[in-house]
Amino acid sequence: MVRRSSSFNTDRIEHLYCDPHEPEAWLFLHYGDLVDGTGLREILTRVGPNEVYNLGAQSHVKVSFDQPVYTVQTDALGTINLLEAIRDTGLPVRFYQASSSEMYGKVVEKPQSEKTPFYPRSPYACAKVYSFWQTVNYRESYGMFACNGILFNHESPRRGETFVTRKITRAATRIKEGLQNKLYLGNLDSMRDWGFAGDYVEAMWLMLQQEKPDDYVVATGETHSVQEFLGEVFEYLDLDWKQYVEVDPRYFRPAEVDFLLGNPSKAKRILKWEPKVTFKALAQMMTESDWKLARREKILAAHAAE
Ligand code: F7E
Repeated sequence: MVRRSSSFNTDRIEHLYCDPHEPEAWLFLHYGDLVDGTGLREILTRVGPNEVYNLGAQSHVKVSFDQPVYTVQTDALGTINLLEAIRDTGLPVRFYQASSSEMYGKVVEKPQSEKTPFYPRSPYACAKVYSFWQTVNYRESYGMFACNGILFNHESPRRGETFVTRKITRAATRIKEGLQNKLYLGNLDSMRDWGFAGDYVEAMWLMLQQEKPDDYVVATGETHSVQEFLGEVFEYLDLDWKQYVEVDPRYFRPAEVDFLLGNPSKAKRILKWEPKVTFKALAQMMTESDWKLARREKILAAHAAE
């Protein structure tokens, strides 16, 4: 299901998509919106899915402070709309809820596991805590096969450009190619447990293949600062980040999540899941991909100037 927009917003799944008229087409998109419960019911009835992955959200933590009501409408009420639609249709659907390490917020324990109490620090995180408990509630009340994946930060070359990892790889490679001079960032000291999105999607799928529904932390078990990520990327490009990075308080959050470190032992034990991409390899993969983009941008700019 994709959100309707007057311009195309499917570029991140372009490699999977082909025209539905083609005989080899296997991926079919339907317009829908988490705030429209009637529409959700209609799609579920038409498609009759075996598995539903709720990855829809206003997912930017800083933006959730500027748009708290919209964030709650999609990230909290959207989830209950979807759970209710599944319950109403009576379909034997397996449901995955994208829960988030942001729910641990001002952490009360290090590392964070499935047993660590939540302390959300943003409208986004509060909405995710609501959806976490509704997922547990529908499992316990109605016997629904409903799972929470508590995913720590997961990145890839397809990450949105306003999240810190991609913002850094995009800017650093543009700086390398002479297309940009400065990179403005917020808090460089916050620590995150960053993993590769491709590895984490595998864990999501594994959750829905088990005999029993449950909740799992998905993380690498390593934490690094924003500054360390900067170091990896700029060093790979043979640059010194200190010459290009400036702190702009505009990117500070009213309340920050300073430290996240996940304990993925339950996922490792039960799902037999292992993250494969290291922090260094992730930084290099994203840098390489954005470096290609920057080089292409440079060639286009040179042609435009001719
Ligand atoms: O920030 C700091 C910022 O926006 C990471 C979402 O996918 O993961 C993500 O949430 C850290 C924060 O991710 C900038 O203050 C410094 O401490 O990349 P982020 P996030 O907030 O951790 C979780 C698991 C989710 O569920 C969310 O949906 O980096 N930081 N300077 C900055 N962050 C941004 N965005 N931009 C900066 O300039």
